[in-house]
Amino acid sequence: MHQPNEFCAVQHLTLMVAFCISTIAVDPQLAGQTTTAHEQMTDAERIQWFRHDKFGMFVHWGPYSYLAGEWNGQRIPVGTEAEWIMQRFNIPVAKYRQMAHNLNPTHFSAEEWVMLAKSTGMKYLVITAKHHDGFAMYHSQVSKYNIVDWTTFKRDPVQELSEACRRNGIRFCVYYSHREDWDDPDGFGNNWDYDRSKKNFNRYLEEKSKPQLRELLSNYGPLGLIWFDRGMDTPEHAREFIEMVRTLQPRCLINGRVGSYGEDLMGDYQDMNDNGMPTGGLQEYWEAPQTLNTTWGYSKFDQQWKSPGDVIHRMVEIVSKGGNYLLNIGPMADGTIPAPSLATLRRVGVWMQANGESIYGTSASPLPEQPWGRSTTKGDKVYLHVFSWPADANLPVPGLKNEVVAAYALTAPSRKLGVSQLDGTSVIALPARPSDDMDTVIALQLDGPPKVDPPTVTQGSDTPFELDYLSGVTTGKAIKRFNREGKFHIAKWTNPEDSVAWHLLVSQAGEYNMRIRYSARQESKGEKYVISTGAQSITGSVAPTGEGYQYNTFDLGTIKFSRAGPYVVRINPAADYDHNLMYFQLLELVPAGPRMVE
Ligand code: FHN
Repeated sequence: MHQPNEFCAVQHLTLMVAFCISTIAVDPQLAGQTTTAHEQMTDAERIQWFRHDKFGMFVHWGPYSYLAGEWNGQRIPVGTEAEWIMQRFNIPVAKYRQMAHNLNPTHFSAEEWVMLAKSTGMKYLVITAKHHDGFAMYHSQVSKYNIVDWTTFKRDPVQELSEACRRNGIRFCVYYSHREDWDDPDGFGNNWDYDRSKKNFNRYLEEKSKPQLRELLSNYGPLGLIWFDRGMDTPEHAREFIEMVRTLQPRCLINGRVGSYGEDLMGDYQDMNDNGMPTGGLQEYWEAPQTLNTTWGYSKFDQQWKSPGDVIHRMVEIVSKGGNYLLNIGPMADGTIPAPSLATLRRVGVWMQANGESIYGTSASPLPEQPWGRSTTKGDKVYLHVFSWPADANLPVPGLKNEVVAAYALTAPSRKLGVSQLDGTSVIALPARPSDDMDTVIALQLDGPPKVDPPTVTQGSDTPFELDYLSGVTTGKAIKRFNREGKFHIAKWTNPEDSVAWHLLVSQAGEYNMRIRYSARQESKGEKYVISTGAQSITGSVAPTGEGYQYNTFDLGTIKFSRAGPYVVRINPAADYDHNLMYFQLLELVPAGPRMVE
């Protein structure tokens, strides 16, 4: 007969098991279930894990790691990418291939790499299955130029990593260079061994790139995402890659670099330019791929390591702006992870262990950057990331309209902090010293989701108003995004309900000349948009600026602010269009003529 407490224990265990099973059941990717072509999947469902997880490990590893930034006494300069060594020194394919035989990563342990990612707080891992040098770091049947058939190592690191990820609850993802291939005579990029004019790029796509992608999608279980790089030559080709991923693994995400440079962005989310950081305000899913030193692939010369504080501050900045942080490690050829990377990641992991709540599942904060740091938000909570502890231990939080129900340091939730109001600013009474000198997180429990005033654009004397994507408030489908060169604009507006508005505080009454800067395609030629403030409006006509993203500035006439004070200026399409009207960057209002005396 069971004793009551034994019964409880068994019941508890049963519940726990049931809980785990049901948790796994809702996440087939982590549970290792492969998907089928028939699975219906909305974009919102597919991106859900990515929105939550925020932090991933990028791994650049291949034959270039063996060269470690040096070829025949020539060095890759620190500050540039060591994995580009074949291209930088125009190493002949035959010689590079010969060198690749030497790859023998006897110190490689998939379990250790994955455990490092996990203990750092990273939730997904992206490994270079094939980089631009064309060498497959997995057992490919398409080409013998792969780590199993080409080296004495004879093991498949992609297989081992996929299994270690699944054992440890990390989402497994692969990088695949789909366009660039310096080994294949018809691939993109090698014009030192191969005559560009004789290339048959379609042959490369059909006989290497697509078959290898098919292998990766078929043989390594469910993939969290495929990380394509450097774009594709045409949108049609990019769509073929997207189609294959959607058919073979409908749950797998596709990054934006699958598509052509200079064209509309494709895929499920967008990648910032390498090591790029947006000024903020983006309204689509994005990720910032960044390095720990200045190269992606290992270089023995590059010792410009970011400190743990740099990494934490970058992560918080990215997450506070709504993005994901994909942080790269470049292991050595033998599989060892450089000691400075290990030390930094371990320290970041300690911080994440204590403060992960302020990162996972959070969204872009409506509060702007503060002199003391940044913030993230989730539900009715705001997390204040205090990078610089105020000398008087009073933390001002201007602009927040909510009542603060409770304030506490995330590492000491039971010790509530005092909150007072001063001229519309909430002031948190902090402990005398921070608990973490890099970032102490203060949680604010609010009376509802955070509310802040829209940003007000103010005016210096005689200076123009610069109304950009950052200070504008969008409605409808109009969204703030960036193009492949990291330039920001507002796009996707197709009808009058899609608008952007700015709140201005005019100090100088009078007439203003208006200038607008945008990029537009041929299809939008002559289409109309309206700029309005109060009862005044001006209708503009779109002039195409050429293919790709070329931003031009156009004069628009004048508007008048008859007295100083607050105004709202708005732009919207004048009618319904079946495509994006323009890629808007800036509206300038320049004082025209002498100051008006009221
Ligand atoms: O050329 C590559 C580079 O080697 C590296 O892989 C980075 C990572 O984002 N992507 C490309 C450049 O954008």
